[in-house]
Parts: sequence; structure tokens; C-alpha cells
Amino acid sequence: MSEAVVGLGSNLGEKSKYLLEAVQALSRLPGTKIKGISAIYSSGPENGAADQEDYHNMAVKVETGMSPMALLGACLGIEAAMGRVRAGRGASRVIDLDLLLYEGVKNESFELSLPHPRLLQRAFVLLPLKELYPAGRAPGIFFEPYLKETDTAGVHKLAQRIEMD
Ligand code: PH2
Ligand code: MG
Ligand code: MG
Repeated sequence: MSEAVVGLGSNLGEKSKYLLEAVQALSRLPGTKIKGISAIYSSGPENGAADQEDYHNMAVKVETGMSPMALLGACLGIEAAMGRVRAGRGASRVIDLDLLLYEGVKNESFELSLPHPRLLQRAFVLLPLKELYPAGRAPGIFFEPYLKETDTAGVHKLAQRIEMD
């Protein structure tokens, strides 16, 4: 079994409901268990058009027997099943599932980069990650110093929390 972290985001429609649906879909993947769920955070779109809605973001820790490529494929499958239309990088989306970390795997390819290349610069990723790894250390990365250097002022934790049993 391997430990992986998936970052989720939505900035269209009932954002938090879509996040919950996606977490449930992750929990149903073969050989995959949810090990931790962050709160949901709201933030303005980074590198998006000015008229875009705010994002809701969260991160989920899983234990899985799937390979990195299989898990990535499953994430893309969940996006497609939930009706995501790929309208280009930075375009609004009902749901986005990014494979952020997979054990300590480092990989750079067209299909999959691990750790996720923008993870360490994004407050909306680092804050949920800190909830999953309070010591600031996740498999393969020590992210605490990046969190200290990142402006987190525009990222707000929402009251609602996803509970799974
Ligand atoms: N995702 C993007 C681009 N910009 N901004 C926020 N706040 N949250 C996101 O998830 C996000 C973004 C492309 O993946
Ligand atoms: Mg994505
Ligand atoms: Mg993304």
C-alpha cells in the first residue's frame, strides 16, 4: 500500500457539494482508503480570468494499492464522470482532482509530474496539506518552510467540513 495526496478544487456551481462527491468517488476506488480529509478553503482564482468565481479547495490523504498512473487515470475518470469540460488551463471547472504526492515518488513526464509542480507555491494547497501533515512534512517533501514564505491572507477556511464514516 502507498500513501498519496489528492488536491481537489471547484469554482463552478455547488462547489462544496462537488468536492464531497469527488471524495466519495475516491473512497470507492479499488484498494483505496481515505486516511485524512482537510477542511474546505475558499480563495480567489490564481492565474484565472478576473470574472471567474472563487475556488473551493481541499486535500485528501489516501492509502492505495493503485500505481501513480492508475490513480491519476482514476482522478481524471472522476472528473469526466462529474461532467468536467476541459476548456484550457486555468479555465473554470466543476471539479479538478490533482495528484499532489505519491509516497516519495519524483517523476517528470508529460502525463504526470510528482510532486505536483506548483504545490509548494500555492497557499490553497499548502494550508490543507498542513492539516493532513501538521509537522509540515509529507512523503517526499518538507513543505513547512514554503508555507512560512507564502502569503495565505486570501485563503479562508470554510466552516463546513466533510465527514466520512
Ligand atoms: N486551480 C487552477 C488555477 N487557479 N486558483 C485557486 N484559488 N484554486 C485552484 O484550485 C486553482 C486556481 C488550475 O488548476
Ligand atoms: Mg488538474
Ligand atoms: Mg489544479
